[in-house]
Amino acid sequence: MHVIGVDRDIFEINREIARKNRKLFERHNVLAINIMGAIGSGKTSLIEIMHKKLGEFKIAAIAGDVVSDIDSKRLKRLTIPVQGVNTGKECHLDAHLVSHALERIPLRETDILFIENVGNLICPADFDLGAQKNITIVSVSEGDDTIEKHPMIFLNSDALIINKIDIANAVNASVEKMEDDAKKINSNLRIFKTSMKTGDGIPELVEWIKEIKNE
Ligand SMILES: Nc1nc2c(ncn2[C@@H]2O[C@H](COP(=O)(O)OP(=O)(O)OP(=O)(O)O)[C@@H](O)[C@H]2O)c(=O)[nH]1
Ligand SMILES: [Mg+2]
Repeated sequence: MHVIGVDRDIFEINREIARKNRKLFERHNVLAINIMGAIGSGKTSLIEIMHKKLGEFKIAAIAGDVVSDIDSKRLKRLTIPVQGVNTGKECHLDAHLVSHALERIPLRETDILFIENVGNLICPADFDLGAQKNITIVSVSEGDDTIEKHPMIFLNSDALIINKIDIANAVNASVEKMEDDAKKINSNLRIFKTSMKTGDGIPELVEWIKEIKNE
């Protein structure tokens, strides 16, 4: 069937461009982190906090969104290099879009590049961007069954952040259940339980990012 052929081509082309992006990151000694996650789970907040906590590193960001520039404007307030990318109708970034965004990021003056993907737990999983690490964020407010409902993205992730633990009781969510579900899907996942409001779990996350930067 033609449809299958076209799909395969799209993924193959994406993988090829992702390989080029990865080589570019390696050549400039940039650690690129693809941040995937549900809508409103805390992706932009994560970049804001990491910028504050990783002061010894030069940070840059790519902010992916369907149509708006709200997140890129928010991140520009950090006075770091930021490139917004609108995907139009697409629900994910792809390697080609990222490669164009990279033309506007000063990689020579960047240590860590955060790439905020479009908010959802489905489409971003299929598109390698060339980033060395993939992080997925969910928050307790999506419901504590959100991980078992969307298993695929966790197979393609190096780390999981379970965020907004400060409101877990208020939304009747079990953080332990979410952690157990994730471990069943991918036993290699690094799991961080955080609150970007109170700062819980943030030091562990900062340490992990420093470790992977030095790998
Ligand atoms: N209570 C609480 N609120 C949080 C936490 N982290 C983020 N928020 C709030 O949740 C809302 C969404 O956070 P963002 O960082 O914009 O989430 P996002 O994933 O970037 O959202 P989209 O880009 O729209 O998908 C904001 O109002 C944040 O202040 C947290 O740990 N606890
Ligand atoms: Mg955002």
